Amino acid sequence: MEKSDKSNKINTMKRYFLFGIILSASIIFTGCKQTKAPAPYGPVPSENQLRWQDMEYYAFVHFSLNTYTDQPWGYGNEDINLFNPKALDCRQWARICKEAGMKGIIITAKHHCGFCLWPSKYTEYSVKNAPWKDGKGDVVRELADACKEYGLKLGIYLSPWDRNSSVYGKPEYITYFRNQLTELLTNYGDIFEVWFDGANGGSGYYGGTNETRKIDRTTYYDWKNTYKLVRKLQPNIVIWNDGGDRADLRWVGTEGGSVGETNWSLLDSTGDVPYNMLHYGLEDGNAWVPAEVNTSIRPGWFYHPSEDSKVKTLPQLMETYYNSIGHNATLLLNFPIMPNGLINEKDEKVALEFSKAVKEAFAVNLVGKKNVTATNVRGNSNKFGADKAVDNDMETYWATDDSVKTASLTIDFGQPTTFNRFLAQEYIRLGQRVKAFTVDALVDGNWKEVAKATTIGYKRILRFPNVTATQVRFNITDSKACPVISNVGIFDAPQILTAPSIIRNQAGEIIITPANQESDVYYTLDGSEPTPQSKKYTAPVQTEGKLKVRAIAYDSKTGKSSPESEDKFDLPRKGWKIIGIDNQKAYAILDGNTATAWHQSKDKKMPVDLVIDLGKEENLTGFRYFPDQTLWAPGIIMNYKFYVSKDKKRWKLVSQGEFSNIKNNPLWQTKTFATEKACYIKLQALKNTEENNNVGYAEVDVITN
Ligand code: FUL
Repeated sequence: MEKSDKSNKINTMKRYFLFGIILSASIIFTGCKQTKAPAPYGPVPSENQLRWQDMEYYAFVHFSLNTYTDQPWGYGNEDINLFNPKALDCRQWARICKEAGMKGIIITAKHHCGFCLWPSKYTEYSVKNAPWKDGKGDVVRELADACKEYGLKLGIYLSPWDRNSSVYGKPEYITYFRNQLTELLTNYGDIFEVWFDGANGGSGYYGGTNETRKIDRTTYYDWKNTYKLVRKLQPNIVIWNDGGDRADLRWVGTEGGSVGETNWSLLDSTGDVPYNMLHYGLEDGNAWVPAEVNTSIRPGWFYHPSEDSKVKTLPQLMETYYNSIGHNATLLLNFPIMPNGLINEKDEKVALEFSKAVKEAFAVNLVGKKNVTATNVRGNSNKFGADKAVDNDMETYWATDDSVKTASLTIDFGQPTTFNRFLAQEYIRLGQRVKAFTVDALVDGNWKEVAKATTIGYKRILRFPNVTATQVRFNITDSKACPVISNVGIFDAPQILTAPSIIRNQAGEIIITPANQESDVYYTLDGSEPTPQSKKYTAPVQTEGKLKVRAIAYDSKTGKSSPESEDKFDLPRKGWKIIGIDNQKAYAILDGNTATAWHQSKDKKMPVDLVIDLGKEENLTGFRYFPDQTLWAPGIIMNYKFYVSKDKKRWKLVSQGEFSNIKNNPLWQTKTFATEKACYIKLQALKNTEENNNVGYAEVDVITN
């Protein structure tokens, strides 16, 4: 008995054991079947693009002979002896970029003027013939070393357009260009990105010929073979190009610091790329070409002393952050280097404030370890559960079944929680999928939509006014394929007040508008610093003569102030008349409001004149032109002549030339000349950026002494 009892026991154990093996095998088997990851959908990023996207934020530095001539574009004949930065310190650039949270620096090794910041073997127009370090210097080398020391990546901007080269426009130039590229991609270690600027052809010095050379930008550079060379020399690089053959990264159609609210990381691999396609990407594009937002910390790309008071403010940079990194793009922020070879301290200060503010805004993800549930989980598998979107691991994700393209993820805070930002990230290795989503908050027991948007991509951040809720619901309302979400975040970003805007209308009234409803505006007209003790703005203020207005926004509830707005106004324009144009709408040119524009009649052919009667004789020393600010506005004047007259009969030409880079960066254009007494001015448009007859203006003004 004892023996058979024992053997029975052994048999039963064996049976359990066998049963266990079969059970676990079947669990593993069915589990495997259910946990199959979604297949990639559409184009997907390369490893190089993924590494680049992860960098998120990096710097541009613009430095060349333009730095010494106060120009946005050089003509190619600028004196090489001007290049002598007395305090050049690339370690200062690298330190600032590092402290500002940037991951790399792209340098203008050669801008359109053709001057090379490295001692290229292939031209005399380089640092090797400049007085700086007796011609022994190499800015690219110094930056490469500084980047290494500070753990930053190095990128190269090499302008395809070269206004100095005698062979530009001829086939030999392509060999010259590739030789220079080879030097830069061979001698300075790893290069993470190469930047081929789109400005191409036009007038230039060209070895002394001083002519206009046109090229066909789609064929001239033979990009296919240039790209092959780049990839051979730097296998881990990403290529930026806004024209020609499709590169790895795309421009966003503006230098203003934003990409579309809808932003697909897709384009077609061939064909034309109009500005709007660059701005929004192409939903059904057949190639992965993600967006990089490039913008400058000042209005211009190169250093201009007059822009020392125009450095972007913290709220402006935050706006750029949300419209770039928060819109599924990276941010390439430019520092114009000063003639002494350093970054200006104002630029440094605001760049550091900016990184601090971003850190503060996203310091605490309120989702934490909260209870997260989803309406659908792929195969009901833990591997793809809702919690995978909040586990801080970018390699895990919440995914739904293949058939499910709309789904919700709900976060239960368990108690009323206040927030104003929502962040979502797709697992882009499997493609960009989400087409639309909304965010709801459970406020006092009722669901309320607080934000909605279209695409997500690598990272999407939504802003909305503070809301206090116990639960949040993230609803994917449209998707190309089952959603695959690697990260979700909810944040309570501190309030940052935006500086108010100031205009002086034609009647001479100062109008100050706050950007935040919760704030009041305080201002001064005597040049003193505005504080909450200054005059409170309540209605337009009538003014006369030249004037400096300074203003702040202030929220008495939080005690926070905005950065200051400052604007200088020259002559009041009360008595000014636009001559020969019988249309009151033309007075948008003089209304002080930079958001309103007027365009000349379509029948006019270049040259097109704008004549203004100043009402009385004035001492003029310059004029200013501000183009239509609508995105991709037509009618932007590029080449001009400016005349003055005392009697409207005899005109004197006092200024002529180009408004460089005005198409991509449509800023105030200021031109000065020796003092002239005049009652009338004439701005003559000779050519616009599209080479047609459209001529538009947001504002025209004069400078007097
Ligand atoms: C533009 C250029 O023409 C500007 O000068 C600047 O370099 C900017 C980054 O790209 O297209």
